[in-house]
Amino acid sequence: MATTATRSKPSTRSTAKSRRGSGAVRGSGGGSFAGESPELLQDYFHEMTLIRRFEERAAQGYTQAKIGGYCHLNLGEEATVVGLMRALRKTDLLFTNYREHGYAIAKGIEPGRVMAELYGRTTGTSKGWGGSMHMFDVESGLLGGYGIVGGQIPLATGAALAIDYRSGDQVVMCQMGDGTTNIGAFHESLNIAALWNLPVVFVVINNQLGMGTTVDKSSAEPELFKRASAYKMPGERVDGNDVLAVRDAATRLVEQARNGGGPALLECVSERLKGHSVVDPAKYRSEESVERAKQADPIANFRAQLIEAGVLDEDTAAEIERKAQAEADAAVAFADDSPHPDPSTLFDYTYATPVANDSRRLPADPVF
Ligand SMILES: Cc1ncc(C[n+]2csc(CCOP(=O)(O)OP(=O)(O)O)c2C)c(N)n1
Ligand SMILES: [Mg+2]
Repeated sequence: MATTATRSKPSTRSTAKSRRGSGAVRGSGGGSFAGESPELLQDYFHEMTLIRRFEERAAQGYTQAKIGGYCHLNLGEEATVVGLMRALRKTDLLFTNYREHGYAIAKGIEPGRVMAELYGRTTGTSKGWGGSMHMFDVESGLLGGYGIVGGQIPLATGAALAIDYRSGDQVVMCQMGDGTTNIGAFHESLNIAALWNLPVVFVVINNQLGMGTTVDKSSAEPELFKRASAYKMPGERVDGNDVLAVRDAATRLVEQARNGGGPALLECVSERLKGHSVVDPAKYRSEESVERAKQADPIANFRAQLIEAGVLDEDTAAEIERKAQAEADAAVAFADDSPHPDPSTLFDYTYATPVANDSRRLPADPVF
């Protein structure tokens, strides 16, 4: 393989200062936001709120039978989603599990196209054939959307190998849940990524539950970032409810990977606000656990902190919330007005090259 342990490229990193923008919050009134651009902070608040409203509308669409199949929401993980995506360039590649609606929006896909995919319409990211778990959009760098737990990890590692092989300057981010770190492919992929010094950042969204199983019941070492040490790569744990902490940690590790520093493992700890999927009432959860999740709500807390720091006032916050609601509603209207795929196209996207829908044929057989 044409990979070496020393990828070394000129630094193309945008500095933390330039990411934070100009006109930064100053002095003691800014609290923990000192040095941050108020516009950018409001932008984070808007995007997190948009994802929340979008997911609420998705849940509603599911109960109205507008959305079929499985449907897993990012409720409670919005700070992690926005913080991670702000560390990536548009050209960087993202692989996720099935809980990816918020990532699609934060990576730059129009909310209407994301909702249309949930509604199974031709205007969706995967022309309506993928649904909730299989969004794909080359232009914005979202390379799926995977329903097999851990299925995205070897693919993301392979994409990082392709980038390295071509001496590209992109970075791959591979998102996964806490439950996924016990899949064999997790260990195989981290091992090879470290051996070959590949530009990939593995991100574990530790929402402390894999369906109904808590982390401490499924992982002998519940501090998941520590697994990085087995593969000689940096491992970090960050508060996934803190959008700035996530952004800063992810930016550091992404730029390290971009500049030849190799892979890393980032663990973002947050809470799942609702069930595993829309149809899961989460009866296995204790009242304390539900209450703890509510208290940790990243949006409510960020809103209060921004108001306290003088970055937002009540009116501006309410205006941003109205805007986010209107955008989520517009996404639903766009999806509802979009056409269903023609049934004759059902087998069009099964294989990269056309293969007749005939069980006696194999993919390598001649088509005609
Ligand atoms: C290989 C495989 N095994 C089992 C499942 C069923 N399954 C779907 S999601 C899930 C839990 C994964 O939990 P986690 O990785 O923590 O992600 P989260 O749902 O919390 O985002 C399981 C076991 C599956 N989809 N694929
Ligand atoms: Mg989980």
